[in-house]
Amino acid sequence: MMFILSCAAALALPEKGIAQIFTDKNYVKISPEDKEADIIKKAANVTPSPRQLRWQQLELTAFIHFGINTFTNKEWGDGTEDPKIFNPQELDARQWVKVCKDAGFKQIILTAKHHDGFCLWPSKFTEHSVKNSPWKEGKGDVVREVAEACKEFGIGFGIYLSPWDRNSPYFGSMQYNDYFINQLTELLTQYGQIDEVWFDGANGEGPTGKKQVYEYNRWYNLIRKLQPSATIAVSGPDVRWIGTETGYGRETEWSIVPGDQMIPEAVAANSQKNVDFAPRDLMSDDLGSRIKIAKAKSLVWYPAEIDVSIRPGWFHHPAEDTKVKTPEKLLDIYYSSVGRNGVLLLNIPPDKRGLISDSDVSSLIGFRKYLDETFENNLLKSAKVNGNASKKTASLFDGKDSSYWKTGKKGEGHLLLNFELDKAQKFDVLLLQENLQIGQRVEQFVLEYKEGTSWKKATEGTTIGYKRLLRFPAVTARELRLKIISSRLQPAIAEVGLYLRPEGSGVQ
Ligand code: FUL
Repeated sequence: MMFILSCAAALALPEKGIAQIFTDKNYVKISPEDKEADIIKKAANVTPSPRQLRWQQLELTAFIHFGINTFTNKEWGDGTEDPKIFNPQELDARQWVKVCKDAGFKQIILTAKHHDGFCLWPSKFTEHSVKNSPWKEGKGDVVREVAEACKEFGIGFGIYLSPWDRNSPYFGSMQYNDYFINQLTELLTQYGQIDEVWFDGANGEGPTGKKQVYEYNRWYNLIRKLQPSATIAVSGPDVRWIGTETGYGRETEWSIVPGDQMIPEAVAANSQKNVDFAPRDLMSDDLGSRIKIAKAKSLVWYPAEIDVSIRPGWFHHPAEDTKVKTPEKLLDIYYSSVGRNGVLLLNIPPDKRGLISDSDVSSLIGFRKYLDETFENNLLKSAKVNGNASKKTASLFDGKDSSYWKTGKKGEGHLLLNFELDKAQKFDVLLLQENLQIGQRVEQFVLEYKEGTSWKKATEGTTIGYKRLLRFPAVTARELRLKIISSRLQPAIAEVGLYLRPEGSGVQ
């Protein structure tokens, strides 16, 4: 059971199982007879499921690590905590949601249960929960308060449920699998719509010293049944962990990867390690190049999520109030996560009072200000555009990732777009987006500008995907050209933008 995903291709899983986990568009088999061109064609046509597309469009999601660790000042509780220490007297879930929404976050994922097993909702299946705390005389439910606040403010809501449970006496036995399913069922049925379910990779020993063999497929099937639009992240089939907790994604980031890289065990072995890209498949620099997919038995749409905390720890520690990431650092992370075809999952942990502290709030406000100032004016909007295609180019600047522009000739992978601005302008950021409903196709591009009579390189890159942002030393020019040098079939470019970063927002 536990290898159901990793071996989906290799072991010829019954088609029914695959159909529940994947759609016919985000999964394709490679047959031994397929030639290189067939594989490229298949890769170019793998597209996200509707739930994956919605998730990608969020760009910014917030993580809320809050629980018994907030009161013990620890990162990992061992499950022996007394629930009586949990008492966030000023808890205000609306403040959490408002702070996140004002900073541009479109969804919140709450740690309903971390490794200590302490539940932020009054689960029927354990005593280790808010129901035995003095907070609201044991009548409180943090999950409900956050779910309702998200609904009120119109943002998505997701749950983190740690499979590793250091409190449950069942951990390490068959009974634990039922216990876990029971808790998951409570969360999926009592709080309205759940948009993301986040399963952590960490898997250690429980109180009995035993490890658990997880029934991943049972979890996935339950989620698909009860909350069909929820993405299942990290140790799940819809969203991939980027491989580090630093906030920085890969320069080349493919959302189409071989199916055999979806190995929950690889995530477990590597989480908690602040490594660059450890030499494992899920962590390597190259997950989806032509060389990688040439050897695949199947291909899946499996996009990257980049999780990082605004502070050194995941939970709030008063000693870290002075170590909150600056707006400039958050911005650098944004360019290196959202700007590299990923979704940023930024952790913002409330303190013991049950509030997000001022230091975090002011960093987030500064971060948002930089983003708004940078991206308010696309300098290309009023440019004259021509390229090697007949179609109108207005869709390149309409702010929609669902419209696109592509070359006219079938099979033509190359694309050249010339831009002529009304006057010379200064810029230092390039934005590119592909229409994911057509596919992620671009493999190499360059932006050039005209200086005198010669063309010079402003910046270049490999993959685009949902969004690519590149910063470079400021250039002043009137004529520019974007060349797509290599792609898998015809690329469908959704957006092109040129911007100038505000003073003080940091250099690359
Ligand atoms: C890790 C956990 O062990 C950390 O405590 C945190 O929850 C992080 C997001 O994932 O694997």
